[in-house]
Amino acid sequence: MFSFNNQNQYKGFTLLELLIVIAIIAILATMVFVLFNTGQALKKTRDAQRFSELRALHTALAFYNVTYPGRSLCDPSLMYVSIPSETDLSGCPLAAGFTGWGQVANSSLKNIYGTGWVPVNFDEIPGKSPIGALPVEPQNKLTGSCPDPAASPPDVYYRFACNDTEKTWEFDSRLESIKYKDNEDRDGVDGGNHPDRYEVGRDKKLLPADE
Ligand SMILES: [Ca+2]
Ligand SMILES: [Ca+2]
Repeated sequence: MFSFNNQNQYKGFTLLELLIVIAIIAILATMVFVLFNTGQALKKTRDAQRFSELRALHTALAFYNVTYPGRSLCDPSLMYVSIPSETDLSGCPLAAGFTGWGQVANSSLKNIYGTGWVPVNFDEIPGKSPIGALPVEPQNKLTGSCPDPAASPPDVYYRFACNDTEKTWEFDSRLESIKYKDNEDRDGVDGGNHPDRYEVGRDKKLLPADE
């Protein structure tokens, strides 16, 4: 009798344990699902911001170039980045064709008067500058002390380069969301030379494809 009761108690307890474990797994799975979807929703929002901001920069620069066809757009030997000069990249390796980094202080990054991270005075455009402030990458950060294409998490910042003779330019950015980066492959089908950066501009091969 004693052993029968014990056996029943043991079985009941095992069933209860099983139910609790199933309930805990269900709760954890729900939490992981919710967190994952929230994370992806944020990444999608930031990617949408990147599309919109890079297109706005491209349009503003095209407007400037139409208004002042002969004016310089940038120093073509520099790779301009939205990483502020407080993170000094001067010792970091540069892609072939570039001799320096274009960086400005954090306080000037968004400046549209030629002293922001894109060195064009959009305020000179008669009437009103097409952009009120230079957009800066929504996260704008490096994982290490130098840009590294293998960084984890990935380095996220905007880049800009121009060919001042041809009056062509390029802006690019990394994407984050599964929807845009993987499912729609927006960074792979943009007509540029970099499979993992979203590229916008008149010459999408100006910025190096290996960084
Ligand atoms: Ca691309
Ligand atoms: Ca490119």
